[in-house]
Amino acid sequence: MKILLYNPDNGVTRNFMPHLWMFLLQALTPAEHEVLLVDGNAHPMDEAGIAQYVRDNKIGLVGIGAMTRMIAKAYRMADAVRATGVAVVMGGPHVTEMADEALGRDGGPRHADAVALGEADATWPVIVADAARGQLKDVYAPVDAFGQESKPSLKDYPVIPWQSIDLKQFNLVPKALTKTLGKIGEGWGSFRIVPVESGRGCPYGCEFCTVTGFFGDSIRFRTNESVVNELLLLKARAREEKGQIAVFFIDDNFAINIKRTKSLLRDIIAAKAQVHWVAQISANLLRDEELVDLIADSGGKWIFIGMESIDPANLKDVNKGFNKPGEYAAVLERLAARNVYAITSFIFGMDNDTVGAAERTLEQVRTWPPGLPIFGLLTPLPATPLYKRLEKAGRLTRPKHWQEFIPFAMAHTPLKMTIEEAHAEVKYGWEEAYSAKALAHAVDSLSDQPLGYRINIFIARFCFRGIYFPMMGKMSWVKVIAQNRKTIYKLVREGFKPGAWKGAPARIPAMPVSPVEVVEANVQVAEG
Ligand code: B12
Ligand code: SF4
Repeated sequence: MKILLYNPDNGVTRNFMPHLWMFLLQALTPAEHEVLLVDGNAHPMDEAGIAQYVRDNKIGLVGIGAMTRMIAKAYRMADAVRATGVAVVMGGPHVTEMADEALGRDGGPRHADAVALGEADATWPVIVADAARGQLKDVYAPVDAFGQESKPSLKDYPVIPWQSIDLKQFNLVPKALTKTLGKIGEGWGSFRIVPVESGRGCPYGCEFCTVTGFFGDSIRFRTNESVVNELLLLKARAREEKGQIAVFFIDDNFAINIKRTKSLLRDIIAAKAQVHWVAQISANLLRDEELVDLIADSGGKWIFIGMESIDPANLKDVNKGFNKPGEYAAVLERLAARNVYAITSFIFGMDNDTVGAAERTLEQVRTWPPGLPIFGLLTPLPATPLYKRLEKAGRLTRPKHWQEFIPFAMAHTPLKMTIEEAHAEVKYGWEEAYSAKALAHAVDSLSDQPLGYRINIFIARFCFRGIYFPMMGKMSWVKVIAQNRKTIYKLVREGFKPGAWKGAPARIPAMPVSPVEVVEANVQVAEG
């Protein structure tokens, strides 16, 4: 049987990275079946397009995965596939919580023939076998022989055959430049960001987050050996293609067990499996100097930190009191001292936010080493404690907000500002943090660093701008380039100066860390 795995685009921004679930399920599919992958972010398709694709390729089963944000598109695509007579199975975080919606049991239309609840590593081969026999069940739940919910241990994680997977649709280098750039240095003909997971689960239970409910509070890890081998495979592929591969460790909290993370990073270094990597780590776990040393030495370049707010009252409200705004600066200095930078994520529209929250946040951000601040709104995702609290309080203004997805729009009323004021805060945050002036400031603040670092931060800011200001069409690029022409000119001019690309990066002295803080971080993990 031919199987199509499809991930819809969100219709606004393009993802910079393919989705891991597709490669994982492909690797878990019994060998007698052929699996084709289409990621709507890289290969946009509409309803007619997917129906045609299914007919042309004689597909026998379509698997669709989606977050809440893309679910409306996912349903439309599923409807188009089912209209051709081909069965659709849906999985992922949204339908796990809203299975009745996907199956048409809540009074609405049916979109899926079957739904895979939760982690589908074990159920997927069963689903495929049932589909091949034409006997799909409505719901597949991961349970053990006693009917108890079971989570994959990840100890026998499949080998994802990166050496042979068709990654053409995921190259971030424009087609016209691949030949020329392939000849530069060790080769830049392709640049891909590849998702790799080393573990699953986070016990912290932040109120707005689906992770603790979905993956459970039991944390599970792959073996170090299996992660290291995957990195080696990716490195070999990049070398062979004269291109570059960076890895996004998609673990929700990559250092949730600091001891394990250190051991993994040591093994990566010992096996010379370093690639440039990004990971999500909560600020409280970055107090450990040795961990941060290992992050830098193993190829870590960017750390995504869910700071959420600089207001401790807000953090307490959403059960994220373990974030201490007073230590954000020290954490970022500690990373920057090793030339590791941070993607700092903030949420506006929290219950204690008042007008001016964005400027108050930016006042702090401007004093930190340059990074990539991102701003969003508190969003009640289905089945989260936040959703339930707001529903109970009658504060949801769009209880089924996913049915008419609007980017950066609230679905409930904040307590101390209006919805419009919250929207204005997010807009202000993005406009200020990604203005030509702010980009120039970020580049200048690294004037003691080799040129490569300054170019890196400039390009990264340029790309991140697109999260709020989607760069659709050539004219939007021309406009932004024109706005930033002074900084671009400065960087180009410096590039021609003798020795511009040489020199060891200057190290900013890290702020001292007290042993008490390290102990506290470890206690939090143990408590989880
Ligand atoms: C990486 C990631 C991203 C990446 C993008 C996705 C990518 N290219 O990989 C980035 C950083 C861009 C991102 C952005 C966002 N993300 Co995100 N992201 C993740 C993260 C950390 C990992 C996803 C992953 O690969 N997991 C590992 C795989 C193996 O798990 P999985 O995808 O769940 O798949 C398993 C099952 O769900 C199931 N399955 C999944 N699909 C299918 C399909 C079929 C057919 C079947 C049978 C089974 C199946 O089988 C898989 C194996 O068990 C998750 C959290 C998490 N740990 O999952 C959040 C998560 C998916 N993101 C989330 C959110 C909210 C967002 C944002 C909306 C945040 C924001 N406010 O902007 C944005 C929107 C993105 C967009 N473009 O629209 C939420 C989604 C919740 C929800 N109900 O939708 C999650 C769960 C995190 C959270 N805090 O709650 N994200
Ligand atoms: S620390 Fe991150 S992954 Fe863990 S529950 Fe909180 S928001 Fe979710």
